Amino acid sequence: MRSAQIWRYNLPMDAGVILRERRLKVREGLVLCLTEHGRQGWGEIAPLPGFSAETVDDAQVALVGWARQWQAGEVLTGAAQALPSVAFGTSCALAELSGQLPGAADYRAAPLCTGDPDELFALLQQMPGEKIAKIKVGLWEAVRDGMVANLLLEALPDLNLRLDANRSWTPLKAAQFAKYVNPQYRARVAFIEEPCKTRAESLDFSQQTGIAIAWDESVREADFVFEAQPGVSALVIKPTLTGSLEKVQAQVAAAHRLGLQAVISSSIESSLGLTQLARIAAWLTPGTLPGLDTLSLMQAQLIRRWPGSPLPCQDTEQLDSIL
Ligand code: OSB
Ligand code: MG
Repeated sequence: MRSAQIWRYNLPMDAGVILRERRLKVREGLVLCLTEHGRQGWGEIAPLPGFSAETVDDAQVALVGWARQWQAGEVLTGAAQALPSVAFGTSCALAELSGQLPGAADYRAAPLCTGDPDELFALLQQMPGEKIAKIKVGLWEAVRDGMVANLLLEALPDLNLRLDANRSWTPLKAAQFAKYVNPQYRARVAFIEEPCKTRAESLDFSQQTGIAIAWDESVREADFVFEAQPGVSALVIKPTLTGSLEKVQAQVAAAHRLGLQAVISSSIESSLGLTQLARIAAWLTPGTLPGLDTLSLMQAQLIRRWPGSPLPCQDTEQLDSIL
């Protein structure tokens, strides 16, 4: 006997969460639970506004159709696979059900800093083991970003930084940033994600400064080719925007074959999705810290808790049942 249940959730976000120039007040998404032979498999389907092509309503229609077919034991047609968020959530639920997705997770996260560098400094000073943090740059003056990165690298000799510019810099701004980062410290910038508006400008930036870069937005563009490029050290993989676990596995394998780091990263899923991403990272990218420090942007967790998080946790009883 197969049974599928679907709920829709609405989680309040912290006040200041801005994505691609728009404020994200609530995070909306869907939760899928599959039951078969006394086992359960869960998945989260949460298209990210401004990033996913599909809306949560689109995803709901495709997901309900998929779940009905699955329940009836029919051959699954491709409609759900066409929407990356649905392909990801359904494949996670199936992988939990079959035992393919291991339970072990790496719940360390690279702390994400969008504002106050003093706060980040205090946190990093207390961080045991390998110190690594991620800073959003390009939101303020490039010169300020360069000074902040330099200061942190100077003050904490065992710190490695990941930076993310989300394509915000012109070549001039990128050069202004780099000017303030001491050449001696540049090797401790693990990478800067998408510094410039075009890939060619970002590659030039890396050549000129010796600072490694990573592709994030580019990986999900139709014309992206998996190839080794000088200066590129990592690919950022956001499964909710990518598609099925199989596709995620294939992209991770392609990155590794090229000698690149693959960084499994958040699309601001709830704690349910984030804990699964932590397990996927421990499974497919052991040794690489995933980019999952986004739970603190929310005011509540969902169904499964992230270890150590003080946020309250909503259960399925508090959600709207769809199927
Ligand atoms: O710019 O990488 C981004 C989350 C949602 C949408 C876009 C981005 C992010 C993150 C996630 O930065 C955190 C991370 O990658 O470390
Ligand atoms: Mg990024």
